[in-house]
Amino acid sequence: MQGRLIVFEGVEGVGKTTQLQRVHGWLLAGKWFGQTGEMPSVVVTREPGGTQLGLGVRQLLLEQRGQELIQAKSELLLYAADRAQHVETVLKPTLSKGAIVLCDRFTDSTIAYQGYGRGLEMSLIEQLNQIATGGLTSDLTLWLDLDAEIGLERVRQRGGSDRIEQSDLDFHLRVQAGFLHLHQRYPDRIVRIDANRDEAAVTHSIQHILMQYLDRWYGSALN
Ligand code: Z5A
Repeated sequence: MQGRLIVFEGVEGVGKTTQLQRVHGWLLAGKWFGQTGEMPSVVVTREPGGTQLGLGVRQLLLEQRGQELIQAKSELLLYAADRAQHVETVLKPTLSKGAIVLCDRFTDSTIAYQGYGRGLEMSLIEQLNQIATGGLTSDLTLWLDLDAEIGLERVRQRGGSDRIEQSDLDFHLRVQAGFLHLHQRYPDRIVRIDANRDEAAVTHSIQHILMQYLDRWYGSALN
């Protein structure tokens, strides 16, 4: 059976990484799997940086390098290169073995950040997403919805912000608007989760949504 790709998206500091780890533990515990037979394996990955090549690209993208500014188109192409490598060497082979893949960010981040945030042409971004993914889309994207200001404040409190986190607030507000538009355009694939609550409450909502999708995919998710 073909696997399932579940993506976590949202603005900085929204709690993607925290929730992805919680979902990973919950899926591994296996209570949701009501069938007899072997439960699918669960694999965690991310963009950028889900491959060896991608780790290098991630460093290039997120570290501030002297005075030279990375141009928006160069940034877009670096994300596309990271994705092409990730899709071919991690996502496709893992999904073809039937695994559930939990991925921190994917194509919708490029539309939100490089499209809405940087203002690059959508047709160019969609073309590059298509080239990098060969048409692979998420089966479910959990959009953690949080005001950009609150997310940035969480990141500030955690300490150590990167090149993109240091962009001005207007940029992050445009990114947030981008995620909202994507959710409105693809309401079945991109599900909104209110992330302005404590971690446990957010996890509870995510599990509730996941149960519906797991039931649809595997037929007998139980509780
Ligand atoms: N990017 C792009 O531009 N284009 C693309 O195509 C792709 C990516 C794929 C790297 O992503 C950057 O690449 C990112 C978008 C861009 N922009 N930046 N910077 P990343 O995913 O590696 O980085 P990130 O989004 O900035 O992740 P993050 O800062 O680690 O945020 P997070 O994973 O969403 O949150 P977290 O680490 O789980 O939590 C952040 C803090 O909040 C932490 O101290 C938690 O303990 C705390 N937290 C978590 N949940 C809560 C709740 N519910 N309440 C209160 N506090 C909480």
